[in-house]
Amino acid sequence: MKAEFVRGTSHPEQFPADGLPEVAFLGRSNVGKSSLINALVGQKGLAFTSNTPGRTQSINFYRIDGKLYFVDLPGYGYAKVPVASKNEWARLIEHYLQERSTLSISFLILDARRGWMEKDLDLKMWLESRNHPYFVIASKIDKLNQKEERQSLQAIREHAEPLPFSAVTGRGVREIWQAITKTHQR
Ligand SMILES: Nc1nc2c(ncn2[C@@H]2O[C@H](COP(=O)(O)OP(=O)(O)OP(=O)(O)O)[C@@H](O)[C@H]2O)c(=O)[nH]1
Ligand SMILES: [Mg+2]
Repeated sequence: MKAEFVRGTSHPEQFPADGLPEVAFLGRSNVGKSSLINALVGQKGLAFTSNTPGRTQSINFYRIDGKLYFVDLPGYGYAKVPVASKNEWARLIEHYLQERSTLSISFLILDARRGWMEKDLDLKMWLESRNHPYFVIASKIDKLNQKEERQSLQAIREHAEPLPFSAVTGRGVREIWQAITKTHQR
């Protein structure tokens, strides 16, 4: 598989214009959006990951096999970010989701240890209200023991069926690819 970074930008006029379908990765700061992209393409350093929440501030486009884009969106909900730039992010994400006609599917990523947070539920409702198809991912599942995992997945199921995922063990990569492939019939 060939995965290449194409562009990082917060200006809609600079989004790719070749019309390929896009898979969006959404979630709170630090849940592991960039790590998930790296795990899916099997390239550790492709999407920039960090211990510092709020690292991905622009919308980053990765072209996959010349067939589709993985779109790494800025995380939301990080308390230390100033209010002004929080609004800017929200506006940027909302603009992308609302206006992007090539958006084909979204992954809403939750930290399995925390489950649904208020902003995640807001986003879920927003996606549903606009008939955007999406999958929910329970990330960092490696950090839970069996009992915690069962409880976590059960709690997440209250609102949607999650795909368990770990960037450390690779668990869930196959299922997530299946979801993407099914959507695009590559
Ligand atoms: N144990 C474990 N750690 C993970 C996993 N996924 C990500 N991490 C770690 O969590 C931290 C944040 O990961 P990122 O992929 O940068 O998260 P992000 O959602 O892209 O963060 P922002 O771009 O800041 O919104 C990093 O230290 C990763 O190594 C996982 O599945 N398991
Ligand atoms: Mg990131």
